[in-house]
Amino acid sequence: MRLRLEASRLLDIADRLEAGERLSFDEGMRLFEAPDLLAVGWLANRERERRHADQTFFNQNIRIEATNVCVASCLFCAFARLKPGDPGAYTMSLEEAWDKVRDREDQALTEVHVVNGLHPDLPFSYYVELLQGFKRIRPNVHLKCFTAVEIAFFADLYGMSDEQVLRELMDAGLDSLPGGGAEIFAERVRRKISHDKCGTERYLAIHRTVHQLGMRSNVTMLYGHIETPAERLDHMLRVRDLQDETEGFQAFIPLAFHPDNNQMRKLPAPTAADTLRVHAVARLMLDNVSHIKAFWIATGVDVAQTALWFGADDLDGTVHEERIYHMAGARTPEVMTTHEIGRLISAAGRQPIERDTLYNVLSVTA
Ligand code: V47
Repeated sequence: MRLRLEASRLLDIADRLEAGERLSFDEGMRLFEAPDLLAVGWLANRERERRHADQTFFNQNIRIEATNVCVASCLFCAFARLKPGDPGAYTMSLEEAWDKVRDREDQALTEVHVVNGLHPDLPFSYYVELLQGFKRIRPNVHLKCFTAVEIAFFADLYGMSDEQVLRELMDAGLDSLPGGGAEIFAERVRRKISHDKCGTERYLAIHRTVHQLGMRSNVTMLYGHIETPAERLDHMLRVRDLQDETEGFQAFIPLAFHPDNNQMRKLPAPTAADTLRVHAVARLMLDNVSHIKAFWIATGVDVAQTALWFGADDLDGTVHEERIYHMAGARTPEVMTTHEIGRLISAAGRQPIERDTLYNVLSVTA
C-alpha cells in the first residue's frame, strides 16, 4: 500500500494520520482530488478500524413525518407542500401520529425519529403533546426529533428563544436532535438551495445549545448537487470546530442528493464513487466525531454496504415509512428487518451490532 499511497502523493498524509495528527483543509482537498479512490478508502478504513474494528452499528427505528406542509422552499426538496390544502399536503392528527408507534407495539423499536415541514399554523402544544404521547405509549423509546431548522422556526413563530423551545421539548420527552437541515453550510450554496430557512450560524448555535443542555445530536451534509469539494470541506471543518468545543455530535451523515420531483431535477445524482469518497474524506477529516453513518436509504443498499470499507461504521436503522427520499426518487426499500440489515453487514465482512440511539450495545451477532 505504501507504493500506492506514494504514487498518489498521499504518503505524507498517511504518515500524519498514523501519528494521530489532524488534517488541514489543503490535505482534505488532496483527498478529494487524488484519482486513486481505493488509496483514499484504504486510509479511511484504517481510521475506521482503529476506532471500531469490524463493528458496524444499526438500530431499530421508525421515521415519522407528521406534516409535509412547509413554508420553506428548498430547491432539493420533493417532500414539502407550501400550504395546507395544496395537492399532496398532509398533517397527521396526534392520534394518527401516535398510531404509528402503537402499530409497532410488537417490534423492539428503540428510536422514533421525527422530521417535519415548517407548518405555519400548528400550535406549539401540537409538538409538545406529540412527544408526550409517544412517551406515554412507549416510555423507554428514545425520541430523536426536530431538526435545528425546526427549532429555529418554532422559536420565531411562537416568540420563544431557541433554548426555551429546547427546554420545553425536553420536558415533554425530547431526548436528542437529528442532523437534518444542515445541507451545505457555505453561504454561496445555502443562499441558492435553501435561502429561506435557518442559516448556518443559527444551525450550529442550536446544536451548541443542545449539547450544553446535555443532549446529543447528529449532523448531516447534503452532497452531490452544486457544491464544490472546497465547500464540502468547509462544512466538515465547521462541524469539527464545534465538536472541539462541545463533543456533542455522535455521528456525521453524508446525505446523497436525490434529483427526482424537485427544482434541481436537471442535475445528475452523485455517483457511487463520489459517495464512497465523501464518506472516506469525512472519516479522515472528522477526527473528533465517533461515527460516520452511511444512510442506506439515501446511498442505496449496495453502496452503503461498500461504504463500510470506506470509513462508515453505522447504517442508521430499520427506518419504517421514510418519505423524504422516496418522494425524491429513492428506489431503496422503505424498511429492512434487523435480520436483513445484519445479513448485509455480515455479507460485507463486518460485524453487526444493534445499538440504541446513544450507541449503547444491545446485541452482537457473531
Ligand atoms: O435536511 C431532503 C435531506 C434531510 C432531499 O440524524 C434530501 O440520524 C437528498 O436529516 N435528496 C432530512 N437529501 C433527513 C436527515 C437524516 C437522515 C438520516 C439520519 C439522520 C440522523 C438524519 O434530508 C434534509 C435534507 O438534507 N433531503 N430532500 C433530496 N431530494
